[in-house]
Amino acid sequence: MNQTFVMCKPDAVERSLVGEIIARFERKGFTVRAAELRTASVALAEAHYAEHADKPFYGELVSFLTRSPVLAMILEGPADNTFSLVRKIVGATKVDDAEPGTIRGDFATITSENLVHASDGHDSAVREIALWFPQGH
Ligand code: 3AN
Repeated sequence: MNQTFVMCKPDAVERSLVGEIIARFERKGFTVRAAELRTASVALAEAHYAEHADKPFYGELVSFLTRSPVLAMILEGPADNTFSLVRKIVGATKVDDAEPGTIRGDFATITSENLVHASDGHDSAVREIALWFPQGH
């Protein structure tokens, strides 16, 4: 699939970094196919992060994601590698590992507030697009 799910998380919207973040994806060659600014419900945040339900930071993750609006997006590229190229632009999960030149490497200082979510594979892209855009796009 040549689409992936990307989200500017609450910290990105609060810090007015949404334009900067979208510009990086667009400059690379990806197109925004859908975008919605919304405050996630607890149920949606729990479903989104279901794979982390047993982690010690799960509660913090859900309250962080629901504290203010996020920008949920579908990005599209020319080939099946869209999700992996997008992940490279986003950078490593842990801020200590995120290289300069990536979004997290350039703008994030705390791992729990690392600005962007991006699907980590084909199956998660399909699942997350359906979860955040159930009405289609
Ligand atoms: P990614 O967002 O890079 O796919 P995941 O799915 O492993 O990373 O983690 C989801 C989110 O959980 C991360 N974006 C980050 O905000 C948070 N997170 C991951 N590991 C930790 C950690 N050790 N402590 C606090 N928050 C974490």
